[in-house]
Amino acid sequence: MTPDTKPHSPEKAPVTLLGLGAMGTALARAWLAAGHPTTVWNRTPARAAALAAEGARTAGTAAAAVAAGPLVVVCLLDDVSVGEVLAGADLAGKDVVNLTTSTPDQARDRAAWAEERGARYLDGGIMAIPPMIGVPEAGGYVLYSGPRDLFDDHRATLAVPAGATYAGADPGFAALQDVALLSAMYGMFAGVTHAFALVRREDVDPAEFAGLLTGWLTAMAPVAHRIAGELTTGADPEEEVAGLAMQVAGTPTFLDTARGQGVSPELVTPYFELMRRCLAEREANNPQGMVDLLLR
Ligand code: FVH
Repeated sequence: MTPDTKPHSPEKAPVTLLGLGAMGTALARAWLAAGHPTTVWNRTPARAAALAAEGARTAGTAAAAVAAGPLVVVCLLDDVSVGEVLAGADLAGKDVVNLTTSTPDQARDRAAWAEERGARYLDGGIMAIPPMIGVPEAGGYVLYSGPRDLFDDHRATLAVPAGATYAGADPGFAALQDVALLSAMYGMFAGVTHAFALVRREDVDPAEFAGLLTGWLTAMAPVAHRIAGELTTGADPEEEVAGLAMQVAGTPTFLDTARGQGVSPELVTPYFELMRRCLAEREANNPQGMVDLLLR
């Protein structure tokens, strides 16, 4: 293992980080900058060189990195790579925080797997991209789920790269909410892509249109609270039917405009179809919300 060349504050907890991709590197840099003794390991060792120059200790094997300290943070490509990398390490007595994107079931299985090996386990979902790491004003955060006391024990260290938000004792909850939030993001990306396609062939300045888009999407974002209210307290069926009927009646305008602009409607038709189905159910006296209609 390379020596630690950077002075660290004695009160800063040591961190071991496995995985130095774009995100792992950003995480390591944030802990180093905050004065945490940081041990890193990556399958491709060259990716550790820049961090070593910044004061990180580099370990020759994942097992050696795990042995270096009590807190082991994992940020690898997927759950399969997590299993491969941790397979040869002694996890007894370690606190493992896995920030690799996983399914909820993978997170639950990985928690049980780690606990069988004597570790405490937190799963995490990173709601940030690498440039947001270590930049508090960027608004990034990480969702954590697993034992509350484990989260509290490491909260100060975990809050260094991005805000630390506890999502519940079920180890699958961080992954579930991570995937839910990212799914909403992809819905937004789909809408933005369709919107740009509609104006693409016209004399519309993309930068100016981007300003219109961000303003509009920001203004509409509170719809999430309205839907939450409906899911919690139930909606006013009369009002909802009127609103939905108006929107369904308007869909030909959207589809005709797409056709006129030579744009495939493939990104918007699934949502229009769900609205149509929801209205049909309500008119058949079987009222269900759009969210519940998606549940099989
Ligand atoms: N980057 C982002 O914007 C997103 C933000 C939200 C959270 N994700 C998740 O973070 C995990 C890591 O993402 P990343 O951006 O660091 O990913 P890469 O740059 O592709 O680095 C992948 C690292 O995983 C190592 N690796 C892959 N397979 C194996 C394996 N079989 N054994 C050991 N290591 C493996 C890879 O090593 P190498 O290719 O350099 O040798 C990198 O260290 C991810 O779950 C995102 O969903 C990031």
